[in-house]
Amino acid sequence: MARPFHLNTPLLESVSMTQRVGTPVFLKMENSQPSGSFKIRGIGHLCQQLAKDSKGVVCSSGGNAGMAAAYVARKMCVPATIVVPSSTPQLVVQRLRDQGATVNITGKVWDDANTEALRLAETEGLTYVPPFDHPLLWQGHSSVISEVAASLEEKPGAVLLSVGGGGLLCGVIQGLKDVGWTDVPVIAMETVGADCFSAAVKAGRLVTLDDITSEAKCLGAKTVCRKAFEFSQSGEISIISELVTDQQALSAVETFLDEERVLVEMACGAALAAVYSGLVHRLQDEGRLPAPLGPLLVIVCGGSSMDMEQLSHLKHKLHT
Ligand code: PLV
Repeated sequence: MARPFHLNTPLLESVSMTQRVGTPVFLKMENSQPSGSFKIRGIGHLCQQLAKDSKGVVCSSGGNAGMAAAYVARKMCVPATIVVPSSTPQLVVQRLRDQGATVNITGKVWDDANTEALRLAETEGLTYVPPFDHPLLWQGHSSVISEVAASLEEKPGAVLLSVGGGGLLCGVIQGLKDVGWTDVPVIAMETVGADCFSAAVKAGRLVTLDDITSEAKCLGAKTVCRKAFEFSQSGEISIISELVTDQQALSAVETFLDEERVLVEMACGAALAAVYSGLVHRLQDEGRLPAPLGPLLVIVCGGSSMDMEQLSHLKHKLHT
């Protein structure tokens, strides 16, 4: 088998988060992947299977799937077209171009960009790279859990992650099943206004949001993938769906920068906010998470849509 494009990322114990939560907190540092997020695990795997003889790949993205596709395509010497919505910050567009990709800006939200990517795949004969809805992506993402299993001495008490279209969630669940950790609950975080998974769980069916009103644009799929919804219904693994506000996600990004010296984007801040806003404690008080909890595994999904300028822009916009 070809060598994967992703790295085995560090698993760091966070002293400050451990103090806050009262249980050991381990950070899986996916921000240190070559493309800046976990996306390279799934997209690298998918492209190795589907894009070997491709005349080019086309990926619709809120940013990070595109960064992964552009990186992988460059390594495979295949041209990449990344279709992003107009809500994507200029800094991401520039970073995609720096990876050698052609950037196509279409529509207002990811769903619009995806329609264009599918059209281009059809008319130009390009290989379509989906950002979250494909079994090969989930299989690739599942490696994040097998890596943890190989280095963490104790089974985690819970896994904390963010949900956009649900690809990371599906991959983590597959990984938990692969290593036999099916009794480990997953805390699935979204922001208000990018909450397609929570909406589906509440409604008991797939729901398409009218619009994406959150600044966490990389969580901004209007409909979660069917497989993620099915996992929420099957009960094989307990999934706790929770929301935070954009303000809480942004404040988590800032605290994480101060305490862990790492800058991540809003999509990742949504997961981190569960620690900083006291949500984990609340879930324990409500009996929805065990107390005491074993080690809390946080998937630090990373993200390229953040720099100091974007951070101050968001602070101004969200009045934090
Ligand atoms: N972002 C996708 C989908 O956007 C993208 O195109 O990049 N954390 C970060 C930093 C992300 O970029 C994403 C997804 C997620 C979490 C959520 O992952 P998912 O979509 O697999 O649930 C619209």
